[in-house]
Amino acid sequence: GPVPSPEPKVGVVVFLLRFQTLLLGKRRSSIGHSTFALPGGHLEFGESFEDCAAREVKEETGLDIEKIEFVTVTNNVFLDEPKPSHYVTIFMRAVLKDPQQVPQNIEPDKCDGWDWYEWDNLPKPLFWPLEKMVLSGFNPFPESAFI
Ligand code: 8DG
Ligand code: MG
Ligand code: MG
Repeated sequence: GPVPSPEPKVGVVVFLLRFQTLLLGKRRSSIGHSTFALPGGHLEFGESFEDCAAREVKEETGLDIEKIEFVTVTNNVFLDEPKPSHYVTIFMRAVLKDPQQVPQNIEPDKCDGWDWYEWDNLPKPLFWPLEKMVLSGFNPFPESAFI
C-alpha cells in the first residue's frame, strides 16, 4: 500500500524534582540511544498534559507524582535517526507524592535504569533536546527564578 507521509507527534516529558536532584535514565530506544533523558512518552488521544505526565512516569518508573505543571515546549526534528521523526515536546515539572519512593526500571527494553542527578553534575551525554535547554541557560528548579 501507499507509504503514509510522516507527521509530527506530541511527546510529554517530566522534570521530576526531588530536593536538589532530578530523575534521568539512559535511553535504549532508537531515538537518542545511550543518552540520558527525562521520563515521558506519547500524548494519547483525549489526554491532558498532566495526565500524560503522571501516566508515563508511572509506566516507566513506578513513581507517583503530584504538583504537575507545564514548563515549556520545544520543537525537535530528528532527521539523523534510524527512523526520522519530529516531536513537539511538552516539558512538565512535578514532585514525588512520597519523597521516599524509589524508581524502578519497569521498561528495561527502553531504559538502562533511573537515577537522581544534581543539575550542576548532570550525566553525559544528555539527549540533545535536553542538552539544548541546558546550554540555553534553562533551569527546571523553581528557586532558580530568584537567583
Ligand atoms: P510510549 O510508547 O510510552 O507512549 O512512548 P515512549 O517510548 O515512552 O516515548 P519516548 O521516546 O520516551 O518519548 C517520546 C518522544 O519525546 C521522544 O521520542 C522524543 C521526545 N523527547 C524529547 N525530549 C525527551 C526526553 O527528555 N525524554 C523523553 N522520554 N522523550 C523526549 O524531545
Ligand atoms: Mg513510555
Ligand atoms: Mg519514554
